[in-house]
Amino acid sequence: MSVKLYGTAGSPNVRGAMLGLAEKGVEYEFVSLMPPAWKTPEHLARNPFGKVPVLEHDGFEVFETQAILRYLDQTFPGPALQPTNAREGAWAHPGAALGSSEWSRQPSSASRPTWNGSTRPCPWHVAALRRLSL
Ligand SMILES: N[C@@H](CCC(=O)N[C@@H](CS)C(=O)NCC(=O)O)C(=O)O
Repeated sequence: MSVKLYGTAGSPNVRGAMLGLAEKGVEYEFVSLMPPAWKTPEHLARNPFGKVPVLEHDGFEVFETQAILRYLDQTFPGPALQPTNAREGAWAHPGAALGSSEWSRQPSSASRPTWNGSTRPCPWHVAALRRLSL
């Protein structure tokens, strides 16, 4: 079995895919792509948006972080990455999107979600985390 993750170190989306791979215990090769490599014909053939991450599994390529995580969940054994309960699942997606957008804005404080460039927690994020019981 061959698994490759095309990505850029420090990218929150790439980290999301890495977390999924780690949770599932999948061994993979990390292929580092730094700009301008995102927009080369070779990478645009993998992802027409010219972005990372892209996952390659035995020649099958998938892009978009949420699609990668869903693919990992459905393909590999190990802990479930997404809730099977519809209501919990419905809240997992906004939670993930929120975490990604807030953390990308403040990469230096990745462990502490922030809002509008300040160190105050985003009120929406806090409410979402409370609702998710996290
Ligand atoms: N919706 C995409 C977003 C991916 C994304 O924006 N990746 C950034 C790195 S964090 C990227 O490749 N940027 C290159 C560009 O926008 O040209 C996903 O969830 O995977």
